[in-house]
Parts: sequence; structure tokens; C-alpha cells
Amino acid sequence: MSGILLTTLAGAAEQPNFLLVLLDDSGWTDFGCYGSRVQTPNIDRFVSEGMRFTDCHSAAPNCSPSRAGLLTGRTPSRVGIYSYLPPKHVMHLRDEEVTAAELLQSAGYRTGHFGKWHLSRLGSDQPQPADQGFEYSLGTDNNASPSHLNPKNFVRNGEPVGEMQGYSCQIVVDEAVSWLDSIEAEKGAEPFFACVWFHEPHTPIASPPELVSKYQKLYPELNAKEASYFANIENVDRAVGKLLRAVEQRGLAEETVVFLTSDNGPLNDFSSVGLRGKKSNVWEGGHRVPGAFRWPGKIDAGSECSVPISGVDYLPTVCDLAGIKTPEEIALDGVSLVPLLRDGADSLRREKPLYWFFYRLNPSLAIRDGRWALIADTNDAGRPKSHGMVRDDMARIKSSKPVEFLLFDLDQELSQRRDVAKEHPQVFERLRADAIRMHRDVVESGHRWDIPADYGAKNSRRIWDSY
Ligand SMILES: [Ca+2]
Repeated sequence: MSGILLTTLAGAAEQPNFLLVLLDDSGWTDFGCYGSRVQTPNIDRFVSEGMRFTDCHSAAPNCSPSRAGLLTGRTPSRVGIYSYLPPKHVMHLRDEEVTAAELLQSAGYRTGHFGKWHLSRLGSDQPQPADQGFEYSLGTDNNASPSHLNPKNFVRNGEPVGEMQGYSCQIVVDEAVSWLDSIEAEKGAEPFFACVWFHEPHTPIASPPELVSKYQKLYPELNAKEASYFANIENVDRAVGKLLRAVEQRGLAEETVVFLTSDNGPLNDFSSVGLRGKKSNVWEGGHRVPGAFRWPGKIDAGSECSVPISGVDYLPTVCDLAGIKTPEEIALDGVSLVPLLRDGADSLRREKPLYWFFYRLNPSLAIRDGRWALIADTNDAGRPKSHGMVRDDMARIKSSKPVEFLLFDLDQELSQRRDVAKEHPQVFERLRADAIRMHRDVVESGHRWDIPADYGAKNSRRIWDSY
């Protein structure tokens, strides 16, 4: 980022700390307070102390684009993150993008990133966390490897650290807490922005054996994989508890805005009860995720909000709360959630609809307006695609157009099985026009990657399951 002028709004008093806690592939029914059988006392307590969102969405139904949306306030395809970042791929979060970390850092915040990164290859010449506004980082390119237990692939501030002992979620929280100590985080000190981005419960999973046996005993009908998944969620819950206690013990709870959510929908049926689709789908199951904000004394404890929100709203929200004016030359897709969090509003004014595009699967595009969800294919839906983006995909994305539209009324039916386009022709036409306009604008803006012709040439291609 260069040449961005920051204007601090007159009257912005003390700037709060921001803690962005992200799970990886956790569904909206994975926590006790969202109806899961997994015991998550720390997350349940956290949610009960703030505002729970029942219609919270990740910016994309998949890891890298979702994270790009969170950090930039822009829909991921607009910033050129069309899919996940496969190994050795040219796609990455470009240095030209302005992240929440950069805006906060320029306003005097201390900034740290802990856990899964997946926005560039660490240790390569692609932009690193330090280039995107994080003064300190301990992260991985993608998943913890070989699993969550004793991972070997963490990189600390650009240097590989080798094998680390313990479970990834505990390692990540311990590092974040040490960092809070190192910057002497306390009342009256410089504010901080910390991203704590867990690897759990993304595969390959490893969970403490005592928790796995606990769930095998509690629910004998679970298979070993399911019991390990339940244990994995409880292990993250323990880590979240440790992190929140560290904030509370430093007397910072009331000065810290915590947002806890997931980067995309799950792969398990029991993690997205009532929703159609899973991770990578533009159906609700791909991107409707748990989400809660806590700011004691400022956001009502035990409150609930059913207004649809998205990861792209995070940057405008933190800027609003910190009194930072977002640069006017940047086309944001999200809006500030402050009217919901602080003012008790029951709706948000959006100039652009919430929008999801994930090219690999069919359908590949969704927009949302209030109770209405419009779903569409793009015009090469019948063409087999590979898991990682290949050269040919780039031109196809640039010229893609939405086709085969379906309309769903989520107030009537969350499971998206009954197309109501014929019953609501005016709504259908309005959303159809919005989808065509929004998609054209986004794909015209998105960076055109020069993917080498031999990248992924040997990968198998298929039409992906669409549920
Ligand atoms: Ca993910």
C-alpha cells in the first residue's frame, strides 16, 4: 500500500482493539449454542456476551477467497482471488490491495497474524503478511501439516520454524498471547489488531485422544471420524477460551471488539443442518457460517440479529469503529455493521447486493437481497473443471455470464429446494438484472492472472458435485 491518505474522523475517541477469530471449514451448526452436540462452553459464553448473527456469511464458500474478502472489504473475485490458492500457483492477494491490517497499522495499531494464511505462498516473492500490514506473523500457506498435531510447516516472520509441539490451535493461541505480552498490550497502550485464524476443523484432523474417547462414549453411534471431528471442535473451543481469558486477564475485554466466524461452510452434513450444499457451493450451506461480535458495554450481551451480513463487511466495520475513513478510490463491497451492532437497526443500506462467485462448481453464482436468494450458473457450467485454476479458466471467467437463474425465498424455505421465480416475477427480474450487472462489474475489475500453460495440465477435470 502506498500513497493512501488516512483521515481520522473528528471525535473518534479511544480506538478499540480488534480480534478476528476464524475457524476453517466450521459449519453454522458446529457449536453448542448453534444446536450442535459438541460441547463448546467457551464459544457459547462468548456468543452469549455479545451479538449473535443468525444469517452470517463468509465472503466466499472457500478458504482463500473468503480470507481475501475479510481483509479487503471487497468481494474476492474483484481482488483476483477466484478460487483457493493451490500449491505453486501464481494467484495471490496483490500488494496493491489495501487490507484492514494496513489501514489499522497506519492509524497506529500494532498488528499480528496467527495461524492459517492462505493468501500467498509464505517465503516466496509473493506479498507476505508483513507486506499486507502485519508487523508480526506465525502462519502456514494452507493447512497444518502433516496434521493439527505437531505441525512442521509454520513460518514465523518469514522464517520456517520446523516441527512445533502440540495441537495447532493451542500453538496459534500461545503465540498470539506471547505477542500480546511482547507489545505490552494493556489499558492505555497502543491498540492492536490480531487475526487468530485456526486450522481446525479442516482436514487432516488430529484431536486429543481423551476428547475423542469422550465423544465415543457420549455418542456411541458416531464413527471414529465423526468423534474426532467433535473432539476437534472442542479442542478449538479450549483454545478460544484461553485466548479470551488472556484478553480478560489483561483488563482488555471492554476495549476489545472480538468477531468469531468461519471461512466457509463445512463438509459434514451435521455441521450445516437445514441448509443445501457444502463447502465450495454457492448454496447457503457453502457460506452461511456462525458469526458473533462481542464488545462488552457497547454491544448488548445476549442480543441476536437476523440481518444478512458477510465477511466483506468486516473492514468497513472496523474502520468505522476505529474512526478511520476508508480510501474513497477503493471500490468496497461491504458496509459498516455499526448500525446493527450499536444502534439497534433492523436493516442495512447496501448499494451492492451480497454476492458470491465460485467458478469451479455449479451453480457458481449467488446474490442475496433480504429474504431473497438468486442462484445462477455461468455460461460454461457444462465444461469440466480441475480443482486448481488452470490457464484456460482465466479467459473463461473474464467472459463468463450468469445463466439459468433460480429464485428462493429464505423466509419460507431455508433449504433452497423450491424455485419461486414464477410466483415473484418482479423480484426475479430485479435480482436477475442485479446479478448480471454485479457479475460483469466484478469480473471486469478482477486481476487477470497469467497462469502458465503447463500448470495443472495433468490434473483430472470433471463436473463437480452440486448437491
Ligand atoms: Ca476453509
